[in-house]
Amino acid sequence: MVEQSARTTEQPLPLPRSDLLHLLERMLLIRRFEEKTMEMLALNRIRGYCHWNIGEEASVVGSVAAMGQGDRLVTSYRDHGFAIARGTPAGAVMAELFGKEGGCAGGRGGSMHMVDVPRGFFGGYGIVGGHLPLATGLALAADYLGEDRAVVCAFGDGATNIGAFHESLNLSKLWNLPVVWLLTNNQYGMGTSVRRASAESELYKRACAYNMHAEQVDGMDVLSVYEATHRLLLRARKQHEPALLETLTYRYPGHSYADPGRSYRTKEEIDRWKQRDPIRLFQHYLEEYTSLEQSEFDAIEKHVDQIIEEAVSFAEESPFPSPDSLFQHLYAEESKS
Ligand SMILES: Cc1ncc(C[n+]2csc(CCOP(=O)(O)OP(=O)(O)O)c2C)c(N)n1
Ligand SMILES: [Mg+2]
Repeated sequence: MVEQSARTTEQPLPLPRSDLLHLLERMLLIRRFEEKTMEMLALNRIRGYCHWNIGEEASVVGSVAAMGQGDRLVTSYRDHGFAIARGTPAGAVMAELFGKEGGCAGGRGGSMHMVDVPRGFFGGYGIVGGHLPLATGLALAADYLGEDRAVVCAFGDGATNIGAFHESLNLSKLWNLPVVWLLTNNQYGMGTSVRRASAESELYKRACAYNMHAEQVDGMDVLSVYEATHRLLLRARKQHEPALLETLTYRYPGHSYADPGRSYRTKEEIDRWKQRDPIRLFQHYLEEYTSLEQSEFDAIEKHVDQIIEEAVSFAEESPFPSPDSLFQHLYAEESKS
């Protein structure tokens, strides 16, 4: 039995029904995409790391769906879902994982370095907390150029103990930069729980050291994440006020493919979080408030399966980058003699 979402009161729909169904479709797409990458890893089509967003779909989709077209996104290495949520075709994400030319980073980045600048996605980064200063710079650029855009910077609980987190939050508040710091608290940094790593385990409270507004939301409830991100982005754009948004969530698999994720978590704990599977929760919400039929859900699932199938074919058929292109993008054109 799935516990019902916290949102149970009678209230008008927060978004048109078609938009709500789109959120469901994106969450399902990310779940199935990640499951497919596990299969592709076993077949050796994907090599190297893979950090999945399974369990965190509401946090990923809710936050990205709230972004405006001109807003910019930066994330950690747990980035496949963010790229898909931002609109990068699943085929380009899969091809990137395959190391193929059709990948969104031309096959040179792999799992941790998805990127799609035309869609405002400025990349996934492998150094924990290393991208927060980049987000600060993107927000400073928007401010300096007088552009009506804000930045969403997603990072994990582990990153809050990195110096760059403190430096970035401090500067963003000091300079009133348009940025929403999206703290995806999945309870663990690899095998270390938040409680073992942080003296103050209510992580959103850290923002008070920078006199910054902060909120904590249910990261398993896509609409709570959407609503909070939307409101905070508006504030960032209009009032140039940064904010910290902590989403409480859980990754169902291990940290990456090399970690079964069981030695530091009990089965009971994992099962408890699975009771609140974000996709099931939202499906139930839609059934209750928009009369979602099982046949509609099945049709969305079928559509998602089709997208995944095509993504794998696209990745399979895309060529590997040519050896001649090895030095491309390493030096600026001007530096060629
Ligand atoms: C500066 C730095 N230190 C250590 C690592 C190794 N490392 C990779 S992921 C990770 C855990 C980070 O956890 P968290 O920020 O909570 O993100 P999550 O993986 O849970 O999404 C660590 C320690 C790294 N990549 N960079
Ligand atoms: Mg974490």
